[in-house]
Amino acid sequence: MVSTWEDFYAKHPPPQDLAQNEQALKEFTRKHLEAGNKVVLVTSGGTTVPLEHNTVRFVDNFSAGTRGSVSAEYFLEYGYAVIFMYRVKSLEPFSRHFIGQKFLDLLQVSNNNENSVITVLPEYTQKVATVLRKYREAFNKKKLLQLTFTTFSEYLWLLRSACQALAPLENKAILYLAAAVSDFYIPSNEMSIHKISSSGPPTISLQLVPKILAPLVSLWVPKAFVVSFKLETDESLLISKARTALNKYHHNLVIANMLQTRKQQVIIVSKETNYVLSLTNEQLDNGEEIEQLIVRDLIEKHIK
Ligand code: 9Z3
Repeated sequence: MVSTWEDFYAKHPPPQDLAQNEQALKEFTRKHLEAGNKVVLVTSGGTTVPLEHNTVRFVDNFSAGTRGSVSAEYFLEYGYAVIFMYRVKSLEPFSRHFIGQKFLDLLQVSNNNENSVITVLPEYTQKVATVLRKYREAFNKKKLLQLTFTTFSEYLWLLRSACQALAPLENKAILYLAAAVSDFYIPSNEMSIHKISSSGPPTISLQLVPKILAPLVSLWVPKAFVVSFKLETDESLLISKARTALNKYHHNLVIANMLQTRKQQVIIVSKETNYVLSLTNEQLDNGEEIEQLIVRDLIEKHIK
């Protein structure tokens, strides 16, 4: 059974930090509306589906948040203000360059009298300085607002609030929906309160999620430029599924990608046409990013 989107919001309580996030959204969009700036909402990372109210276990997906975090940086570079709505602990713009071991490998430690001095290795200084400058500029100029979600329900509540804040921007609002959103969930009233017992094999029944693109396009931000993503693992379905989504929701573009090749190739699907954007192996090895091609293509060819 598929619940309707109205049903979903009626039956699932809003996250605790929603009012605070709505305030931040309101201030951000008002400032950029007054300044005449375009604002893009980038969603990024995967949603979880909890199996219990007191959540010990949940269903998750593979998304690392690369597509969203890299694209957000390029939108900023092209002068857009960015609302970056991302899964807690997934990749974020700018800090993504310095995560895990990569971060420690940039540093060296020496001694100055009694004190340890930590510096960036000379061969990395330029790169760190470039990223750091862009990061500071984005925040100092208040061009970047970051908001988080974890569960599918938190994502849906935050998405609707973000749309409500973006609506006054009309066609100066762009939605770039790169988050990997669960197709199935357990409704709140069917979820176990406590940790599912391991005394026997559990029976877990998932439902189809309400298709949120429908109200988003027709009611919440009808004048915005909306880009959704379609992920498949079977190439023979990719274009037809992307086209079905466009015909059903009447938004502007679908960016279709395969799980296995998503960092190297995407297909831009519009009502009229579809074409491939791709990087050669050499470009990929040199650190070029397909998101730069995607964002440039959108800005040059599609967003008016
Ligand atoms: C995508 O297809 C993204 O490009 C990826 C990016 C999730 C593949 P990573 O974060 O991966 O860089 O590791 N996102 C959209 C997937 C999705 O859930 N689409 C839904 C659908 O196809 C709704 S818009 O129905």
